[in-house]
Amino acid sequence: MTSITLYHHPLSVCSMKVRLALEEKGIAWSGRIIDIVRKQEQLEPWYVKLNPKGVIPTLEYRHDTTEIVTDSASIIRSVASLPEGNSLLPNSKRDNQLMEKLIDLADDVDLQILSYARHPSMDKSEKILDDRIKKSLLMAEQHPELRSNYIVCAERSEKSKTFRVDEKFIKDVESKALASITFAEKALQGNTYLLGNSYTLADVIWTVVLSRLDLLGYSNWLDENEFPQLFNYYQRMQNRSSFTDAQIQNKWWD
Ligand SMILES: N[C@@H](CCC(=O)N[C@@H](CS)C(=O)NCC(=O)O)C(=O)O
Repeated sequence: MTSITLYHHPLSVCSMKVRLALEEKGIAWSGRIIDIVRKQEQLEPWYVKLNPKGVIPTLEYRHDTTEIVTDSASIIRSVASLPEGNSLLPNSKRDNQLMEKLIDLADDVDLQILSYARHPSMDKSEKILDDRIKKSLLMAEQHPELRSNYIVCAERSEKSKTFRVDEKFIKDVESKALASITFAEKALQGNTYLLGNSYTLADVIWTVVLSRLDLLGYSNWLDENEFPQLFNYYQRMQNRSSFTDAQIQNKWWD
């Protein structure tokens, strides 16, 4: 019997992707909240040893041995590969290739930088990034064995501070996102799910991407006239019980 622990945060979009995959798979799991907003627990040494980039989510499988998987796209693929529970994979090789492409396109939408750029309070979100930089540099001094990890963490938050106010950078992220959305709109072709009649990992990741774009106020991309397929699809996905169970929240952190 394998036990599954997810290290996550309710409002983290990467965590939502994994929670939704677990709920749709229909398997038991337990969660450990990592406070990435106030306490910056992702930077605690015990956690950086689990997840060397100091980010959430992380999934731990415990059977005879312990297996750690990081990065939400890799985690949802590992969840789908478990023998128990519902299948989240398509049947044919061709559909599998399309699913992988849809996952990659969704994963490439840089929701982090768009979130920092459009947070209703630039001051509050700047404080979070400043706190992360401060804690990373302090930890780098206190834990020399993890110094290189902490320097990467500090640089990541520095980059977020710079790029979230860089209009050209944000425009590039947005035009890439729009191209992905246009692709997803075409893929739907009047079907219930992105791959036709069965729910797959592509639906897991796109549901979360659409919900965050919704929160961010990209209303044109969720507009009934401009993207009719995605508009209806997003309504359907929100009506699934997994949407509530996995806490796909349209709420800002403060
Ligand atoms: N590609 C990674 C990105 C992980 C990531 O950036 N997670 C965010 C939350 S959604 C985080 O932990 N941020 C904290 C930090 O940057 O210090 C994934 O999809 O898992």
